[in-house]
Amino acid sequence: MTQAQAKHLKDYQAPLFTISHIELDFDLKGADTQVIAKSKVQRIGEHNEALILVGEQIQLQSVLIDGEKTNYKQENTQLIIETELNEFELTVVTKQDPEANSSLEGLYMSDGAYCTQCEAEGFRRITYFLDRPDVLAIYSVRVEADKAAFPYLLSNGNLIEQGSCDDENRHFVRWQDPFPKPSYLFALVAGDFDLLEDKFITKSGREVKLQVFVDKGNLHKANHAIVSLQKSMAWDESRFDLEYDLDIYMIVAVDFFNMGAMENKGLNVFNTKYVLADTASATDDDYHGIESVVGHEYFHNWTGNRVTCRDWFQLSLKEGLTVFRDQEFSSDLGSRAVNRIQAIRVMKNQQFAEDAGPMSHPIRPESVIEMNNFYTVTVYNKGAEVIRMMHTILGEKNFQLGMKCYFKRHDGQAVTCDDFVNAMESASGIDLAQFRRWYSQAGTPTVQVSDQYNAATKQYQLTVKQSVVSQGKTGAALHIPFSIELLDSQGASIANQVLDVKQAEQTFIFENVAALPIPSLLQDFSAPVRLDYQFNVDQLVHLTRYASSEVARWEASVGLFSQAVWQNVSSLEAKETMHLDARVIEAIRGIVLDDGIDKALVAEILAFPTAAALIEQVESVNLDKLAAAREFVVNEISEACLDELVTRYRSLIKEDDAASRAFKNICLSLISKVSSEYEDLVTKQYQDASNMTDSLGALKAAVCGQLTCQPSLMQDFEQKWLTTPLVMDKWFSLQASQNTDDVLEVIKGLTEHESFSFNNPNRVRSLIGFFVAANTYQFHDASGKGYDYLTDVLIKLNELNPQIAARMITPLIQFSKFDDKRQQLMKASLLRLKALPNLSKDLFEKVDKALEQA
Ligand code: B3K
Ligand code: ZN
Repeated sequence: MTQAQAKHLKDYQAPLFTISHIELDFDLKGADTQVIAKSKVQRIGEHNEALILVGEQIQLQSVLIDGEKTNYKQENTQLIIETELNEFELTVVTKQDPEANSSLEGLYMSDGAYCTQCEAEGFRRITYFLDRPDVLAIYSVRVEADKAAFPYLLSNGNLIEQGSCDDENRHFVRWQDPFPKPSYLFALVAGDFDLLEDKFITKSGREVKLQVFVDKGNLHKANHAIVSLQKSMAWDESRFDLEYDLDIYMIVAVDFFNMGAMENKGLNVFNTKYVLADTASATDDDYHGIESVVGHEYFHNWTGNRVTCRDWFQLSLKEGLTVFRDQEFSSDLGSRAVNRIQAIRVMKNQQFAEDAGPMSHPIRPESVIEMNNFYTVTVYNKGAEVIRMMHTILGEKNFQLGMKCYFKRHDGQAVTCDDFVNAMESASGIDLAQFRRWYSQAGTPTVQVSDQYNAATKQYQLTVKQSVVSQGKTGAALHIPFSIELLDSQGASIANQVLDVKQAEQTFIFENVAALPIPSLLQDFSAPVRLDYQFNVDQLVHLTRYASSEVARWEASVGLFSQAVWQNVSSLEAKETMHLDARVIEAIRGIVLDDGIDKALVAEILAFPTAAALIEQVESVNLDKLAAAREFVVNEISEACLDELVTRYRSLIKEDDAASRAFKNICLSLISKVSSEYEDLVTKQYQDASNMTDSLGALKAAVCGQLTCQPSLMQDFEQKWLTTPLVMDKWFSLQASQNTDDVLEVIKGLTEHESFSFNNPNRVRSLIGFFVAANTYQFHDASGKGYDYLTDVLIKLNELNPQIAARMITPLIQFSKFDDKRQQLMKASLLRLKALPNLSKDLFEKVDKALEQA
């Protein structure tokens, strides 16, 4: 039954009881698994209220207070205990069957290993508890299991005891975590693994043992993860002056996992996708992803674990800040520009779409039905942009002082986003009162810019107007750090600064400007807003060449490409022939030939905006015309630059670095798209490839150009990697990416493939998730068959794994930009879901909101 009760931030109340210590005893025995939880409970303040614990999907066996049987009531998920005691020991015994838990929340089995996932509210599937982040307890955990099947028994903190049980086939361990923590950070893993060990010496000279546990046979793929961990630890010391606090740090890689990874104290659980890598099976992007996720989870140790969230509405307190920290980590270690471009893409393509759809919410949401639905690009990525803006306004030095103040005030506490901003404000002396609105206002603000040049006074002026509609209402003016550069006609920089935009309309005057300059606006995406300024082609070409910021050069190239597409959409609407301005071609040719630009940046530029990215730029779209226009522009550019692309490709083959590979592979895709003459380049690259980036690059080119070699290469790849699930995921995604009318039939057939399983989120995401999120034309086929199929899949996942279902529904609820016919079809699908008798809270919340908007 659906329990669609929304919770509201405004209703937050401090807990009536707290639990300072908990002893957990796990008897892991398959369907007969038992958990004994002994908690030290204290009443907070003077009141006579009952103690109310929550538990879900577990069978209550007994409840004792100070060792004596006690009366209790059970109402829905609540365990209600009336007592007059102010302090007591509560013992709760429960049973459960982890093997039957396909939701992958709470205690479940992943490929023969027990593991847990408790964030956000999964601990209540382990025992009845005060499962809220503002109850911090010291955990002591005993785990008992079969010796042979589960040689490793892991939990948070330090191992303090281990031994054999009376039954000689079983053994036990005892772990103690000295740091009080909320229940969402609890973890347990029991299984048989290969173990890679190393160490890290902290700057104060303490030795920390590092352990990475992987499935048997994968030891050789754990090295990059452990090196990434060492780099993360060193970076957090040098940039943030933060040192690790336990003597051991464990990472366990599991196959069945709902998201990327989880920062449980001292015992991170990771999706194998973000641990396992060797050059044969992982791409350069995979390597980068591992480094960044390992960093992210490690950085949570301070921003999330030592200082945690008071309530789940404050999720961005830890996630926005930790994403900002992991982005800085990647940028300090690699290319700042490329990392920034990737972050901007997530914002513009996904977050803007979320904010324009029914799930729009502020980075600090005010109302939530299912918390798992709020691990969003808004809370995470826009949250990180909000932290980044504070960093821009304060500067690195003040920002670091703010961090110091934050930890000094709140170490060991569960706090709010306001507490964080207060710390930044106190340490820097900068008023952030208006800035705080970013936390409460949803929606993407538009910043409209107009400019004027006065040759007589040599003044150039920029007028900046901001507006935002947030959930139907006009929002208040925000504090926007608006970064600009002015270039002269020779490309020299004549101004480069951050404007403090605070009013609805503001004019900035630049003196002594010799001639009309070319402005680079919202440089490096200095605020999460839509920029509205009518650039002409010459200005954009100028910016692609001369902007000081590499990110601005990329932005200008996106602008050139996008304008060309939309102009051709208009031509099609007017029944005119399509045309591409020669200046656009020349700008791209110039970039392809320019030896001086970072190759990774060129690769980003040549990865022209996807259909989904283009749709985000407009209010409504004729998808069929967009498809034709985009195809036309890509083909015109590729044909015109074919010789240059081939020449660059041939020279890049000799290089052996990630940036060259990225550039080379995008060249190969563009070449293959417009000419079958170079098919031998594709087959040769595939055959000669010494790493996954190149194999996959060749395969992608074959698929993208629908080359005759495609079926045989795809088959070869499948045979080669049949027993390597993470590589099969790449193959599934490639299959799902095909822009062919029968792709849906192909996908349906592949759900029967021996490597596919609806129980494994990675498989589901790589095949079906990829199709619905990235194969825009086919998913949105005018017949509605894509919608019908997704709906069928969601009905299945609704029972199997509601979290994954709710994640995959996204393209179905973001319907507002499509034509009436498609919108009607999408709504019919939503109504079909709404009518399900057992609709999960996860899906209910999204379906209901979407239909409200319909
Ligand atoms: N904190 C976890 C995400 C938990 C998601 C719960 N549905 C991973 C992370 O952000 O680091
Ligand atoms: Zn996180």
